[in-house]
Amino acid sequence: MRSCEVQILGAGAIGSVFGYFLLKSGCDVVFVARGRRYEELRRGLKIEGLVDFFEEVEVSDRPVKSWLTIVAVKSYDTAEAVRGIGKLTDIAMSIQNGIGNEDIIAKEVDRVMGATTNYAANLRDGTVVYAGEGETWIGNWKNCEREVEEVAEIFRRGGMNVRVTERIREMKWRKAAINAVINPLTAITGVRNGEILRNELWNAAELVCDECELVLKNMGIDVNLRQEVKTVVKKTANNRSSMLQDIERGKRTEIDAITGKILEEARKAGIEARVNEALYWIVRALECKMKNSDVRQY
Ligand code: KPL
Repeated sequence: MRSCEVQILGAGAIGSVFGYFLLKSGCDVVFVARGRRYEELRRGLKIEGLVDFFEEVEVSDRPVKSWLTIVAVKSYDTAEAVRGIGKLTDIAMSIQNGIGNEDIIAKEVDRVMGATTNYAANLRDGTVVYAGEGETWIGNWKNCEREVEEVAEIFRRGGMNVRVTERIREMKWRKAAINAVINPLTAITGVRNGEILRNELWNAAELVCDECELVLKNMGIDVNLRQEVKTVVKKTANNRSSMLQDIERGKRTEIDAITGKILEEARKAGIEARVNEALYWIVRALECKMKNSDVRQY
């Protein structure tokens, strides 16, 4: 496959923003989506907010042959979404939230990259609202040492702020910890990210930060989580977190791949993480409450 033939598996808000940068970079991009999003994309990719963009794009309702596959589906859909893609793609890169996706992908694909991003985007009536410019870190997960810089350069050419790291596993955990603070608190209270700093929520956020920081420190990851959360919240102040968007749409959240993984590590290490545990169960309860939901079967 020619490098720069790329498919976006799960072309929701953030997947579409990645697709936009790849188009800008001159790549051939196929947006893979299902249902309503598939129909929306067939009418074109529309982005508002930090850019004003509209273009007809290639859309498919199933994976296609590609050099690079960007995996952007929800964590709980990863296994199903990537089943069999080893035969279709040379490299796969997860840009998903949470822990565990790259290992699932690595069972199907030989060459895998991990990525974390704090670019922020929402979907509103079929339009992507690109709400916050951030930073994306890319790193080798399996057999991709040589391709990482090439992929980073493709994104840079399109205008994305991308850096390469040799510590992608650590970066994934740091991002998961940031999500474990911002996402449940915004999903439960229904506020935009910026509100976390502005009102009483910061008192709760500090408690979550301290627990997550302890868990990460125990894994050898040194982080000032209060500081990192503040930075991300400021950069994405106007964004509705992905977990809040899921709750608002009656969809299952990624609480298991985020807070659930922090809790697993806490348990292994004998660390009490009661605040995270409470948040985990409250978000699960919110999922149960949704009437027209497609949430998990209990
Ligand atoms: O990753 C995000 C999410 O919403 O899932 C942040 C960075 C918190 C942006 O909203």
